[in-house]
Amino acid sequence: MKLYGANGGCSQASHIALIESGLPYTFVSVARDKKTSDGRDFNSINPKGYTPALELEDGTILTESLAILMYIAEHSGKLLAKEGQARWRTLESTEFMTTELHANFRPLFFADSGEDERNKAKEMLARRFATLESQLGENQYLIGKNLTIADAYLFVMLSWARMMDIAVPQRFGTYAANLRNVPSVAAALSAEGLA
Ligand SMILES: N[C@@H](CCC(=O)N[C@@H](CS)C(=O)NCC(=O)O)C(=O)O
Repeated sequence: MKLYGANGGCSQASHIALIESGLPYTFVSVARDKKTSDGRDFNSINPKGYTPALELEDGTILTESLAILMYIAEHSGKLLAKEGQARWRTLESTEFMTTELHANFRPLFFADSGEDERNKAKEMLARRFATLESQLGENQYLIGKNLTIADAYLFVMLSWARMMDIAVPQRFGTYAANLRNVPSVAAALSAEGLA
């Protein structure tokens, strides 16, 4: 498999998941001008123009973070419980990352967003992170005792929150610091030049 991603982008969640899964893959980095690190035009690979995109063994392209993360989980038997409460909570949280966190970061990444729009996005994000805190139990991870696709995504969202100076509950500081020491997370950061 081949993962197309942007260093430090939301694709980092899929990158972490792929490393954790143990499935064979290569990482192709996509720059802002849509050129891939192996010299191709990314738009011709994924007409949506955004990362992540996962090239499957048969050459087809799978897009959208939630689908890619589930694909990795289901093909490796890791990162997502097969049944029960832990499975549904992981899917619930991962969907929350994509629609309630990731989507609300958008105004902060676009230069043409107004000050008011940016402030509203920051306030909304702070509220969303606060509601997520109640899910943090005694364990190192968001759900149960193992790293899941939800943790991989939340790690990226917390990195963005730090970068954009968004207030998050203090416990997320410890949570993110612990995740940074998880070998798959450290390896993804290193491969993306962010160690
Ligand atoms: N709906 C997509 C959104 C992906 C997305 O927003 N990717 C960003 C990086 S985090 C991107 O590539 N943006 C560049 C662009 O849209 O041109 C998903 O959930 O995977």
